Amino acid sequence: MKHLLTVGHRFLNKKYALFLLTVVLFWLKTYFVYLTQFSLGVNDKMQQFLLFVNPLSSALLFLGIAVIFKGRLQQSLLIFINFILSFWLYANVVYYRFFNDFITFSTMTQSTGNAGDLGGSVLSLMKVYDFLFFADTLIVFGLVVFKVVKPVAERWNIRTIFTVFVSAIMIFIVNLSLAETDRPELLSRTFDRNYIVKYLGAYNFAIYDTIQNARSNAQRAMADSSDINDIQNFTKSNFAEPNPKYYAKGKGMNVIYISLESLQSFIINYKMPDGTEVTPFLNKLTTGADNTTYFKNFFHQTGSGKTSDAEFMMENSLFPLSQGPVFQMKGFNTYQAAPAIMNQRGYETAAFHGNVKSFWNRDQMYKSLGYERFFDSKYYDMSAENTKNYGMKDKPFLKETMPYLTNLKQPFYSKLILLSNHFPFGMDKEDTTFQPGNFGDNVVNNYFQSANYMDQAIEQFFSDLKKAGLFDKTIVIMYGDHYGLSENHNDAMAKVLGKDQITPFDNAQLQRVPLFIHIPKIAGGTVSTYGGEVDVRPTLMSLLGINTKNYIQFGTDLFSKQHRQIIPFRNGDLITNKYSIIGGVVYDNSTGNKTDASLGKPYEALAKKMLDYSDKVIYGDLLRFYQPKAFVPPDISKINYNTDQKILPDSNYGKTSKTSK
Ligand code: GP9
Ligand code: MN
Repeated sequence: MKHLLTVGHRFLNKKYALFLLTVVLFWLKTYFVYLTQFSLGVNDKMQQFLLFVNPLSSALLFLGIAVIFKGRLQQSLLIFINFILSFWLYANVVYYRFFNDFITFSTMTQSTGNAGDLGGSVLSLMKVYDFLFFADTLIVFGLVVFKVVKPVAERWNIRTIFTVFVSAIMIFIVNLSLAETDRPELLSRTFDRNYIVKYLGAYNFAIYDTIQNARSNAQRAMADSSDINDIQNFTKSNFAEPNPKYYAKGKGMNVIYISLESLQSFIINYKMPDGTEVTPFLNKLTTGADNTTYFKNFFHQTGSGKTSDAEFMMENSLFPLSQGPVFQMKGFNTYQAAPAIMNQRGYETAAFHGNVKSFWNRDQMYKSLGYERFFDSKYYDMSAENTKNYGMKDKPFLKETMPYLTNLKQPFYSKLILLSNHFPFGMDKEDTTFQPGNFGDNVVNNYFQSANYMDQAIEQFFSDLKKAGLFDKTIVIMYGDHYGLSENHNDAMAKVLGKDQITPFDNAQLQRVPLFIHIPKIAGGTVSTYGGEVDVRPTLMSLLGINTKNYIQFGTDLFSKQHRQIIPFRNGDLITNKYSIIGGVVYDNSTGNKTDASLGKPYEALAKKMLDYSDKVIYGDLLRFYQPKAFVPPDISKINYNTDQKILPDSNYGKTSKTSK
C-alpha cells in the first residue's frame, strides 16, 4: 500500500502529470455529465464516439493556457480554468433542468424572460449531490493544497506547449469533419442547439454561439433608422388592392395553418401505374370540395432553413436568408408577424408541433412572432408507435392536437406543423397498406406511401374539425413547406413523370408545392394564379379584413387583381406566370423552351430588389425603427413556453357532440 502511494506520489510529481491528470478528469467528468444530464438523442456509433471525444479538444485548449506559465501560477491557473469550465457546464445543467435547452449568449443578455424565469427558482433546481459536478476541481485542488503535488519550478519547453495547442486544434478538426460527415452542414444550419452540443460539445457550442451573436450584433449596429424609408416606399407602391369578392370574408374567424411536410404538387391528382390515387382527399379539395381553393402554380421559396423558412415567409411576408436559417440567426429581431397582428386583435395564438421546441430555434422565434402558446413534443404522447425520425406521426399528432385546439379561446390563430412525410419517407408497416412505388429508388418509392398517409390524416382532421363545430368558422390554410425529393432523385423522378430526363427547367417546375385555402361559405376550385410562400400573409390578412398597406411585406394578395405573379428564389432563379429564369437562362413557361434573355431582365431586376430589401430588413433588424399604425409588438417577456401553459386538453372533447350535424 505504502509502496503504491509512493509510486503515485512520484508519478504526480512528474513535470506534466498534474496537467494530464486535470485534462483526463475533466474530460471524463464532462462525458459523464453529457450522458446523465442531457438528452442529446445519440443514435449511432459515430455520434457516441464524437460525444466521448469532443470534450478533449476543449480541455487541452483551455487548460493548456495554464502550462504557458510555471510553478504555483501554473497550478492555480489549472484549478481556476477547470473551475470556470466546470461552472459553465454546471450552469448549463441547471438551465437544462428547467428549460430543456442550453444557455445561449442571447438568453443570458437579452431580457426576453428566459433568464428571468429562472430567477428565484434556481435554488430549487439545485441538488445536494451537485457538488460532484466539481469533483475534478476538488481533487486537483486537494492535491495542490495538501502539497501532494509540488509546483513545477522550471518552465515547460516551448515545443511541448505548442504540441498541446496543436493537438487541441487537430482533435477539433477531426471532430468537426467527422461531425459534418454524420450531419452535413451542421455549422451552417445549426438545426438544433442539441446537435451542436452532441457533436462538438458544450464548450464549443458556447464559442460558436458567441461568434454568431457578435456577427449578428455587428450587422444590426450598422443599420440606421432611415434605411427603412426606401423599403417602405417600395412595399407601399407595390401593394395590391384586395379583391372585394374575398376581402373580409373571414373576418373574426379562426385560422388554422397546416404545414404539409415535404409535399410537392406533382403528387396532387397523380395516379400510380395501377391507377390508384395517392392523395384522394386532397384531390377532392382541388375540385372545390369543402369550400377550398387550390393554387396549382404555387411555389416554395425556402433556403437552408427548410420548414422554418417556410413558416417565416408565411407569417412575415419577408424572404428567408440566402445563407443559414433565419430562425436560427435572427430569432431576436423585431417582427410584425401575423400571430402578433392577430393577437393584438384579440386572437389567441398557438403553434403545435410534435418535435422538441428547440428545433430550428422555434422556442425563441415563436415568441418574436407573437405566439402566446407553443405545444411541442412535451404535450404529445411520444411513444415509439406514435413517432418516427423527428417526432410525431401525422395521425396521432392531429388526433392529440384536437382537444387542445377546441380548448383555445376563440377566435384563435394557430399553426400545426406536420412531420411524418419527411425524408427518407420509410414507414412502419402497421401504419399503411398503400403500395410503395416501383421507380428504382426507395426514397421516391416510399414518398408515395408516406404522402398517402398524410392525406388520410388530413381527411380525418377535417372530419374532426366538423364534428367539433369549428369547420364553418375557420379559415384553413394548408401548404407544402418545401420539396421532399431533391435533385439527387431525378432519375427516378423522370420515371415518375414519364419523361426521358429532368431538365433544369423541369426541376424548377418541380418546386411547386400545394396551397389549399378553405374559406367558409366561399366557393372554391382550382386557380392557376402564380405565387409563392411570401404571398400568403397578405392573402390571409385581406380575408380577415386587415389592411396591410402600411406593413413591410414582399408578397401580394393571391386573390387580388393586382397580385404580382413573380416568385424569386433564394438561389437567384425566379419564375413568373410567363417565364422561368433558371441560372440566367430564360425559358418560356408555355413551351419549356429557351427564349430571348432580354425578356427576363425587368423581372430579374425586380426580384433582386425584393430580395435585397428583405435582406436589409432582416440583417439590420429594421422593423425596430418602424411601426405601422395600430401595431403593438409582442411583449416577449410575458411569453413563456416552459412552465405550465395553463391549458389542458379539453376533457369533454369527443365525449359529447358539440354540433347538431
Ligand atoms: C423538424 C421539422 C422538419 O422540427 O420541422 O424539419 P425540416 O428538415 O423539414 O426543415
Ligand atoms: Mn419540412
